[in-house]
Amino acid sequence: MKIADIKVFVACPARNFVTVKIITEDGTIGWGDATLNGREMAVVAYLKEHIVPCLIGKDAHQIEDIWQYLYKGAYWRRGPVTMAAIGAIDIALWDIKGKVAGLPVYQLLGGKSRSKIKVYAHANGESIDDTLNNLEKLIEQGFKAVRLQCALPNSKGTYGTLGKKKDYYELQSNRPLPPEHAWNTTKYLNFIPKLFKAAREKYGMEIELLHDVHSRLTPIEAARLGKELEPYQLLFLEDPVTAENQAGYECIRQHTTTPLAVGEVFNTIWDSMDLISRQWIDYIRVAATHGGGITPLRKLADFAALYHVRIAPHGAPDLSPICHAAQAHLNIWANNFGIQEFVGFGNETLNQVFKHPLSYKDGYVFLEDKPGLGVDYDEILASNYKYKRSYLPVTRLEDGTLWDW
Ligand code: KDG
Ligand code: MG
Repeated sequence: MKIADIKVFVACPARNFVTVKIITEDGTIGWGDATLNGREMAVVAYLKEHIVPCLIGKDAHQIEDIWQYLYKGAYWRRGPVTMAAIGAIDIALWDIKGKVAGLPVYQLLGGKSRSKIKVYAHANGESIDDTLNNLEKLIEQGFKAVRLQCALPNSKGTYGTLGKKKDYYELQSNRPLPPEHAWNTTKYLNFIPKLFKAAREKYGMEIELLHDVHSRLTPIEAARLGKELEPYQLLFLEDPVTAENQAGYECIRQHTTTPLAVGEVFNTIWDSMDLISRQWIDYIRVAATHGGGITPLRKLADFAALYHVRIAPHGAPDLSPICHAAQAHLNIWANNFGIQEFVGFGNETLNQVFKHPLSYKDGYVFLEDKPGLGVDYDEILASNYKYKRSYLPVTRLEDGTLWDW
């Protein structure tokens, strides 16, 4: 079944997304997500200039061979642009294979390990009270696990909020240049345990709580934070330090029993090889899009299972519903699934452009049984929402030093 055409769409229904459509000779369509937040057009160019011409006429069923051809065959391996492009192609090919087989993708992976997907939501706030009010609303919606992020007192625009506008930084597509945020590690380390203490005092120990450090600490600082958070029993502490130097996690691990999660910026299994095989982490968060698709994520899940590491795929709103659907199939299948980050598909425009098989109820996401991924993309409607260049914020210390995101 030959690939007849591949189209690449970039549109901004609520925020920027890059979407790939593969069409086979018999008219079967597969959809893939190639969105790389803040660097979208680099992936578009990589796909159009360097991938699409090589795939026309290839057999769409040869998913493994096509993946190896794009990964090994390029000579230049890894990297977020390359892997998001390969990821979109791979996701779309699994969609096609499922449609041809008349089966949901999770059936092709090995069938269901569970009937529903446990998710965590985000409670972001300007202050502890504000964050806890948002936590309460999520508990009322049935969430069993919530990530708490709170702006530091007297420090503008850190952690999930953009000051008084209550603008949620992970959702926006209207920052034509990167805004700059201030960071102060001392204030942060003194403040975050107070947030979790207040949450536990008010809501008890049953609700699972999480926190994302966004890699802003050194290993020994993260070790201290992990220790101080132990009484509040987090489900996991995410990205305590950057992971280029994986041994940073060994240092944290030696000091704390707070579970650790990492991986949303990883692109290959190699990025987490030491972290997993040395059991320095508990959850691996690689996304289907950024990790090169369903093919490598299946291998990563099996590798992680050998070391008691569970998958908890990245689920920020800058991954499209196509990536979320691909991850739902992996999550339903993998025995070592942990939890899925989920901030909803509340935006009406987004839901009109992307039809998806996911629904939320009482702390879980449900995946409708449909052949392939179960997604559809309205390319005509999407063409009304033009791409807008937009960046994530950058972070600087109060003296101006550029800091980790
Ligand atoms: O594009 C960057 C976002 O995806 C990131 O800020 C989200 O850290 C994130 C998370 O855990 O969802
Ligand atoms: Mg994160």
